[in-house]
Amino acid sequence: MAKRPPKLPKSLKVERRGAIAILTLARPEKRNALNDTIVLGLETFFATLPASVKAVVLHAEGKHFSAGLDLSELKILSTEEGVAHSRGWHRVFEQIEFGRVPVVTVMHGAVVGGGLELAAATHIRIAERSTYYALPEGSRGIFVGGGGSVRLPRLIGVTRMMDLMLTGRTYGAEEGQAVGLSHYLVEDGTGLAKGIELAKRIATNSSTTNFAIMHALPRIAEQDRASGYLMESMTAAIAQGNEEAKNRIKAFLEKKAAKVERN
Ligand code: 1HE
Repeated sequence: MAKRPPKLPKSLKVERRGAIAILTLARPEKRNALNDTIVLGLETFFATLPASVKAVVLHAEGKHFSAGLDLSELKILSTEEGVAHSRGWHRVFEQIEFGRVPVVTVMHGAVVGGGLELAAATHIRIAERSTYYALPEGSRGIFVGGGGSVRLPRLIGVTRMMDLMLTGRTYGAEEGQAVGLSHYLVEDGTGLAKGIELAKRIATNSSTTNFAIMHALPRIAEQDRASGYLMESMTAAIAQGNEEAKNRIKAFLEKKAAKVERN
């Protein structure tokens, strides 16, 4: 029996296009500020992705990708609740980063605080030229809580993150591209098309290889060399041992598969 699609909040929209799903933050009136409803909705979405979805594109409605944490929810939290709140974000963002399918994020306008933490938990980031990044937690008297202090230093280094947080400076799209916040820099209005193109391409890879890229690669990168080499060998052997790899390599040798061309 076909599973009923999960119930998502109005602030999240989903569209299917073949093997990819497009997930839209749809709370533009609050600049896609991330409240509990959206964060839990993200959890539901990623936990219930149909097996036929091989990649996801995440983007946002309105002038800005996301204004970060919904600050109107913060004022009612005790210390204990604050810890639980942050741990909840960790749970959901971990599920995205170490989930089943790669996620391509298309950013524009403000990518701020928790919005940047969300984007950092995804696998490929595209920035439209209007994108700017900030971590204004210092000026709000709070701290990153969505895994930003774990993920962002790995992307841009501790000292850049310190600068963003201490001085309240912003990075524009070009600076973000130069320091590694985005993988692709595109003109305004073209990000979604680029995201769909990339997600469709990702969806054609072997699921086993995509899984290894998402789950083994970042863990190997954090291991000592000897453990890394061992895990790489094991992962390579598992990937190449499966029927799909054999068929794909056979197709290439029989000149039935695409060559690697410059794009
Ligand atoms: C919000 C939020 C929000 C907007 N929480 N309601 N994030 C920040 O410190 C960023 C705060 N937001 C801004 O600096 C600006 O809103 C923007 C630069 C993103 C956009 O400016 P603008 O002129 O387009 O919109 P606006 O008029 O400021 O906001 C429109 C509405 O959204 C307004 O509500 P309204 O009822 O008066 O119409 C704003 O109050 C509301 N709004 N941003 C709640 N963030 C897990 S820890 C993560 C820690 C963080 O993320 S800290 C960063 C918090």
